[in-house]
This record gives sequence, C-alpha cells and structure tokens, in this order.
Amino acid sequence: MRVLLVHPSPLLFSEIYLRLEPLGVERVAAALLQAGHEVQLLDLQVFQERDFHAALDAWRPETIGFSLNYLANVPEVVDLARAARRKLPHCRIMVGGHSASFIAAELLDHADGAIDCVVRGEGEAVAPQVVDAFAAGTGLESLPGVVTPDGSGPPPLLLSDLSLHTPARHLARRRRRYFIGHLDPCASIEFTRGCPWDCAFCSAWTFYGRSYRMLTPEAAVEDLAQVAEPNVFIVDDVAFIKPEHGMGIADAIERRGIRKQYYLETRADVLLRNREVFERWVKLGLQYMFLGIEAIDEEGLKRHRKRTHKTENDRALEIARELGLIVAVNIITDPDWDEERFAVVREWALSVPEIVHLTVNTPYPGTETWLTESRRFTTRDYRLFDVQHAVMPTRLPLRQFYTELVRSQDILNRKHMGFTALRETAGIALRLLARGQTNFLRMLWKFGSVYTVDRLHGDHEREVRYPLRVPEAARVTRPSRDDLYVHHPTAVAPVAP
Ligand code: B12
Ligand code: SF4
Repeated sequence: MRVLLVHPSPLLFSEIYLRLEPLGVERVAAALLQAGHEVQLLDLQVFQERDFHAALDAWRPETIGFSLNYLANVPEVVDLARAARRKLPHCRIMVGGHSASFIAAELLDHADGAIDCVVRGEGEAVAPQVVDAFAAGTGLESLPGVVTPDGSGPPPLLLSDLSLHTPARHLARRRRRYFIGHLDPCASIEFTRGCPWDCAFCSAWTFYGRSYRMLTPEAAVEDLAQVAEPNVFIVDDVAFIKPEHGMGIADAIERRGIRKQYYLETRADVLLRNREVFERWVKLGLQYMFLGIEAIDEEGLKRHRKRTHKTENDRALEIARELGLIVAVNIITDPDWDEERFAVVREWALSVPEIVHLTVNTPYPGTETWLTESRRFTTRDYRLFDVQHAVMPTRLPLRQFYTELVRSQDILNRKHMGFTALRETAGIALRLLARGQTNFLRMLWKFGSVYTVDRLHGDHEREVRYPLRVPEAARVTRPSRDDLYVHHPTAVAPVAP
C-alpha cells in the first residue's frame, strides 16, 4: 500500500528555540517499509498545509498515518483528516503518537468518521498490521492498542527489541531545517525508551508503564553511524541512568571513530551519581545539557514529585559548569504565581549562568495532575495546552500573568543575548551562515516577535470547534490502571529510583 505519514506543524515553542526531526514517524516508516509498503513522510514543521494537499492529489495515498504527540495539535490533525477524507474517500486514516494514545475515543468522536482508528502506544509493531488489515479489508479490533469507533483491541504491547527498526531518516526531506540552538543542522537519536520515575506533571512514565529499555551499545552506535548531520539530539527522557550503558555507547563510538556534537536531557540526581559518564561524553562532543530542575524550592519539588532536593539540583548545576557544558534548565510557572513570586524566580534565574526557561504548569492527559486538576480548567481549547499558555485559573488577572511571564522570559533571554554574549555568538552565527545554515541566526532575533503578551492573551479568544473532554468525576476519584497507563506496567521491575 501507499502510506503517507504526516507530522503536524510546530507550536510556539519550536518557532523560537528548536525544531527537530520526527523520529517516531521515521521509526514507524521503517517498520512499514520493512513490511513491503511504499512510504512517504511529510513533516508540517518544515512543509506547508498546501504540500499536504499536493501530496494527496499527486501521490494519492491509500493510507494516511498522522502522528499526534502533542495535545495542542489535535484540532489541526482532526481538520487534516477530515479534509483528506473529503478528497480521497477510500483512503484509510490512522492516528498514533503520545497524546493520541491517551485520548483515543474523544479523537474518534471529534473526527466524526474521518479517522478509521487510533493506534495507542508504540507504533512500530502494530502499524504494519493495521495497514495489512486496511488492505485486506479485515477488522481492526483484534489488534493490540487499536481503537476504532466500533471497539478496542487488547492493550498495546511493548516492542521486544528496540533495534529492529532503524529510523527511516532518508524519508525526512528538508533535513537541514532541524536544529537546536547553534547545533544547526541537528539530527535526533534514541538510545533508551521510557522513564522509571513518576513525576506528577509528566506522562512519559504512564505512556511506557514505567518501563525502561535500552538499545545495545552496538545497535545504538550503528544507528548513529548512519546520521549525516554533525550534531545530534539524544531524545531519551533521562540520559545515562545506567552508567555502564552510557560507557558502553561511548566505547563503541570511540571504536568507530565517530565525532559529533551532542545535546541530551537528564536529571540532577543522575548527573550527580554518574558524573564520570557525562565527563566522558564531554570528551566525545557533548555540548548542551537540559536539566529538569522544575522548581527552586523544596515545596515545589515535592508537589511535582520530582524526587530530588534543592541541594542536589544546586550541586548538579555546579558539576555541569565544571564540565564546561551549556546548560538549560526549566522552571514550571504556577498559575498561582503573583508578581512577587515571578520576581523571586527571576532573581534566582539571573543569579545562575544557565539558560532558564519558564513553562506554564499544564495538566496533560496521562499525567496525575490531569486527574486531579482538570476540573479547574479555564479553557477547553487543545491549542492552549502547549505549556506556554495558562489553562487553569491565574491568581493575577490573565493579561497581567502573561505580562509577567513574557517579561521574565525576555529578561532571562537577554541575559544570554546581551552585547558580550552576542559578540561570542556572532562567531558561531557567521560560521553557520557560511555553511548556509540560517536557523540559529533567525532564532536569535525571533523571540520578541513570536512571544508577545498580545499573542498569548489573544489566543484565548479563538473559536473552539473541538472542545477537549475532561475526565468524569468517578475517574478522578478512583483512577483505574487504564486511566493512567497506555502500556501497562509489566513484570519488568523499575530500575530507579
Ligand atoms: C524530542 C521531543 C520533543 C522535540 C520534538 C521532536 C519531534 N519533532 O517530534 C521538541 C524538543 C521540539 C519537543 C517540544 C515539545 N514537547 Co516534546 N518531547 C520530545 C520527547 C522527549 C521525545 C520524542 C521522541 O522522539 N521520542 C522517541 C520516538 C521514537 O517516540 P514517539 O515520537 O513517541 O513515537 C512513537 C509513538 O508515539 C508512536 N507514534 C508516533 N507517531 C505515530 C504515528 C502513527 C501513524 C503511529 C501508528 C504511531 C505513532 O510510535 C512511535 C514509535 O514507537 C518526548 C518524550 C518521549 N519520551 O516521547 C517529549 C513529549 C512528546 N513532549 C512533550 C511536550 C509537552 C513538548 C512541548 C509542548 C513543551 C516541552 N516540554 O518541550 C514542546 C512543543 C512541541 C511542538 N510541537 O512544538 C510531552 C507531550 C505532552 C503532550 N501530551 O502533549 C512529552 C511526552 C514529554 C513529557 N512527558 O512532557 N519535544
Ligand atoms: S524524570 Fe523526567 S521523564 Fe521521568 S517522569 Fe520525571 S519529568 Fe518525566
């Protein structure tokens, strides 16, 4: 079958700081290619909606698979599915991905017949089975993780071996548009999947049932060796939880003489525990590290169930500095913050040399806060669930909240964009420009035009055609395993904490 896989357009966040290749779609594409299907990939982060329509007209796919990792992309994907259904009535349409997995039934309702099924959980093993069933005209309800308007299959299954489907990176066109900061262009890679912690605001652990799986170092580096870009974003939720795994990959990279620059994300306690692994990776080319700090006080850390302490966070930042890394940290802005609290956080952020991002506390389906907080939502607009908007009541009037948020982020950005910093970045920008890479340079000037109070506030006024569904009271008070997990926890014991 001819299968068109589509990744939706970027959100506010990625207009400024980064844009990354759709790795999940590339892995599903690899599995479909292995099963003998013809596959095209269209990433609307770097293509336009008109390119989607052109692909329907010119290639006439027999199946379309939409990727829906982000809740904010729900209306876009529903509209694209409806448009495709009108244009190609016989084309079968499936939707998969992180967010789609938590809201399968409501997605099917919004689409009103335009989506044939939602594939919950990991897509590599089941997507080829779905396409085969489409081709044969047989039922889908026996397939694991598949939900149709007529019923659901058994729970989704975890892949037995992550190395079976090397991402079909060759299908992602315009690859030079993917970047993060000055790592431009930048590819992505996955060394491990899942997270054994259980932070209250996060759905990484509920998606994978708290499992944690690793590619063998050989398989990980075989994949890395296929990457053409000089820079690599490691997408693992928490890098190098197992020191021997990080060291094993490092050994294999050295054996093969691979030289790249890397970005990764990890936790403060993992950095403290496995300092020598990160030290080794700095020698291999590790440049950027994102540390999930989330709060600057014990109370906040406890509320998010981060299972780290302020002293650990402070020490981890010191170590990252000692290692010479460029470090970005995130602080979760609570809608309850007043001017004073914003000022305290700004003061802290200005006192540390790290890049500090502020995101807004946003309960997502699949998180515990979704169950405990969703009654308080002030909006049903999926598009506002992008961690840049307030979806719960703010203590300050909404416009004032955004004024404080934008002002704080602006002050924090200028910390890195001041005259001295700009002189330093100018060299990088010019080198990239000489190679035709303009993503980083554009990023430097974009913040003020993209991230504005008027835009954030005005976004609340948009018409809501597909209202988000909040969980029923019974599910909130007595959540079942199905309410929390996509992949149910298996017999595999969590490795941490
Ligand atoms: C890398 C990453 C990004 C990249 C984007 C990469 C990209 N273009 O896809 C960047 C840094 C830009 C990003 C940004 C954001 N992200 Co992000 N991101 C991730 C991360 C860490 C890894 C994604 C990944 O590549 N995984 C590996 C691949 C192999 O898995 P996958 O994409 O999930 O795909 C599998 C399945 O989902 C499924 N599948 C996917 N597509 C399809 C399609 C079909 C047809 C089928 C059948 C199956 C299928 O099969 C795939 C293979 O098993 C995830 C966390 C995670 N562990 O997944 C968060 C995550 C997806 N991001 C999240 C969030 C909140 C965001 C932001 C809103 C803010 C933020 N915190 O950074 C922004 C906005 C994004 C935007 N659209 O602009 C949340 C999602 C929350 C939600 N429910 O909406 C996650 C889950 C992290 C978390 N727990 O908070 N992100
Ligand atoms: S450690 Fe990171 S990935 Fe794991 S549950 Fe917490 S926030 Fe999510």
